[in-house]
Amino acid sequence: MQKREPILKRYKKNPILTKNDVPYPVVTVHNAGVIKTDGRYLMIFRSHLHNGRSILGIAESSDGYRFAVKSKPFMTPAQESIFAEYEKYGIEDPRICKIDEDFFITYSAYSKHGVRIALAKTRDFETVERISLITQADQRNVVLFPEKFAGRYVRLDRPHTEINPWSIWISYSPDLIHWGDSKLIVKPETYHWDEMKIGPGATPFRTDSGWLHIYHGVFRTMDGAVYRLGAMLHDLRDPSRILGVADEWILEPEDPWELTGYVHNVVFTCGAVPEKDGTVKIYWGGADKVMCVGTANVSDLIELCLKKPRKPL
Ligand code: BMA
Repeated sequence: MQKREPILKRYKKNPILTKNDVPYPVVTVHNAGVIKTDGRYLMIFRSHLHNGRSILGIAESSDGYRFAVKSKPFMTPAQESIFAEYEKYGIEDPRICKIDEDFFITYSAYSKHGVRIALAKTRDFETVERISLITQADQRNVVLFPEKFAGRYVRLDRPHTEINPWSIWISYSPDLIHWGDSKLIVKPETYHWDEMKIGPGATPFRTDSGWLHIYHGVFRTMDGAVYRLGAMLHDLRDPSRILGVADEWILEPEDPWELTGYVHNVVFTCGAVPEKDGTVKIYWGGADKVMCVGTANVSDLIELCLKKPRKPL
């Protein structure tokens, strides 16, 4: 066997964002959703406060590498309406998805009632409107598809139950609020790098061969869990059909700021930006403390999904 270049190449100046770049007091900057629109890269990132609960900040960039953080947080836990009850312990891990003219944000809402997913929207990344709490507990890591399928919105879910732990499901909705027709589509694979948990990662993006979706997988070791990133391809017309889940991971904790931080041995993605030149920028949180980025050729990721797949279920 020959040595190979890594498929996902780390940016040399990682980490690209840390707590030192934030003009208000935070302990971490991680797990950011990122989207490119009109040549601007918008990043909504999670930060722990000094009480251990999380808020969402926002940063902007013209090249996808050098981000400037805005002076005020983008979202803090709601103070009124039903959201206040369910966001008391913090808001986490945002994903951004553009559908028509709106940018939708799905994020985890924590409270004494557990973790569930909330949906908000913005048009200008200045003001944000909360729409609905779209799952019950125990749910994290919900990503929307940027297009409708046969007139319905589609999302990837990550419910957790003892009998079917931390797997990826799909659900459908006529209005983004009421969801159903749910189906299990990918499970963790036994004695494999993603055997403990998997979860939807970045918002999937369209390629000629299918929807490319970068996800996270977790392996339990004697030293705790290791979070890595993998790739899967969903059918273009029917995203519940999995064309391939790459058997090999595409990224594992290696840099010092991925090995140690707020939680050690973690790379975790909430955002990927496909570029016109056939590459994709993949963003990840390092050890729940800093933000990092790397690039891959989309065709290499597709090949990995199709040529060397593992069974989805
Ligand atoms: C998960 C979530 C993520 C985090 C990961 C590693 O359960 O809390 O936000 O990055 O654990 O700590």
